[in-house]
Amino acid sequence: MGITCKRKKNMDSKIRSIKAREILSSNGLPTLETTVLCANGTNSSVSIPYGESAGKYEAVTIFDEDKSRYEGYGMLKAVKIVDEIISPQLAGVDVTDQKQIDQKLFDLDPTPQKTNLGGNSLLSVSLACAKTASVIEKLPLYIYIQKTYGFDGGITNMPKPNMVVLEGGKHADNSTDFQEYSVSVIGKFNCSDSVRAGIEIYRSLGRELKLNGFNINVGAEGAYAAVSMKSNIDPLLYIKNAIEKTKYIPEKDVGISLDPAASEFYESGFYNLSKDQKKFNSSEMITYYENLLDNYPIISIEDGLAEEDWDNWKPLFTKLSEKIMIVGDDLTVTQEKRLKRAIDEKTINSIIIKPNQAGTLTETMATVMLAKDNNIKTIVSHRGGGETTDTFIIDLAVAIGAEYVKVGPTRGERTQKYNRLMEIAAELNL
Ligand code: 2PG
Ligand code: MG
Repeated sequence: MGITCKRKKNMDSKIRSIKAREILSSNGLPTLETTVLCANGTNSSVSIPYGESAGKYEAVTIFDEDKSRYEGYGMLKAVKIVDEIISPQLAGVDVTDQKQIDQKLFDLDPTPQKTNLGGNSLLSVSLACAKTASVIEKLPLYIYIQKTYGFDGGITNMPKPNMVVLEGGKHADNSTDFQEYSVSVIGKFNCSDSVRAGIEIYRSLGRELKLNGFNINVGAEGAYAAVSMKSNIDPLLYIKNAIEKTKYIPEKDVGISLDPAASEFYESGFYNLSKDQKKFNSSEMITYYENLLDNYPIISIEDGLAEEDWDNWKPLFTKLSEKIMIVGDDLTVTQEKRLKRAIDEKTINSIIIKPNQAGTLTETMATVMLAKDNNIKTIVSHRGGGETTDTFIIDLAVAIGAEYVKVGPTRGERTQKYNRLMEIAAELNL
């Protein structure tokens, strides 16, 4: 009887087909939604995002490049890759065997940046399989991920919000050189109160900006667009004031996190801060950050230096890592090899995790596990460009015990993620 049941279950969980389609993402241009259908009729879909200021070394997003549709940003090529190349290869595979699925995806395109089949096609299949398998196994997705990758310590802490409140760089026109200014919760709040803290400070910042004559329209990530700021430092002042006008205490309850995304203003060996009318070499850039730390409650700097500027990450780390989180994003692009180099060269103590930089769930988890083994803090992040209402990254963040989730405060594709975070917290009573 037992044997019959097992065989039946295995038959049921075999992949029958995988189908992708073009859907609209948060920037109005297409992205991919992929559905996995199993023999027993169980099916589940995921949609995946892509970045606006994508790192040079991350898995690529394959667009159609056919200018007659969506300015070249169509996804029909990627749809075809999923339907005609990947689906036949995975048909018949047990959807609950995530490692085998990802190995097959890896073998289909072993290039470091998934240039043959595209990170978008591969990741959409990888995540859709995981989600479908969690349905088959009747487990919440975060538990399924833990089980699949051998995390057995339970869940005692929820990731805290690193809520982007002001955005510039490529995420808002005529804005700061720095890409993101966030409020990070550090105090001991339960999950919904920590989300509320972020939102209350975001709203306070809105009033502060209005008071100072700025408009409070939002940018790509649902944070206020840092338009008409006179410098890259002014936002810090407004955020500090905004925090002080709430009940939250800087450096006790909350801190400020920066993502300058410095690769975006790194030109021929110099950091060109056009808003500050300054051009810095790497050590001057580090001194600039040191001065900011003296004046503002900064707890984290992500991509403070460019992805190419490896040699100078070490002095950045040596000078600041005792005080704050030094975070790699474009530097490490969620790839095990680049994280290994970052660890060997002592350049970071924290890493941004974005599955679409890696290309499959298993490769993402390899990076996560390397980070955990080396006490590197993890921050699971949304994307700035084409985001979707999908909440897979939140289940991932909970499963791996990430310190933070980095997500904007408004726009449905962002709030959906906080809502999922609070939903899980309610299930877990955290
Ligand atoms: C970043 C991200 C997300 P993008 O640099 O951290 O906020 O931006 O997705 O545009 O690369
Ligand atoms: Mg970044």
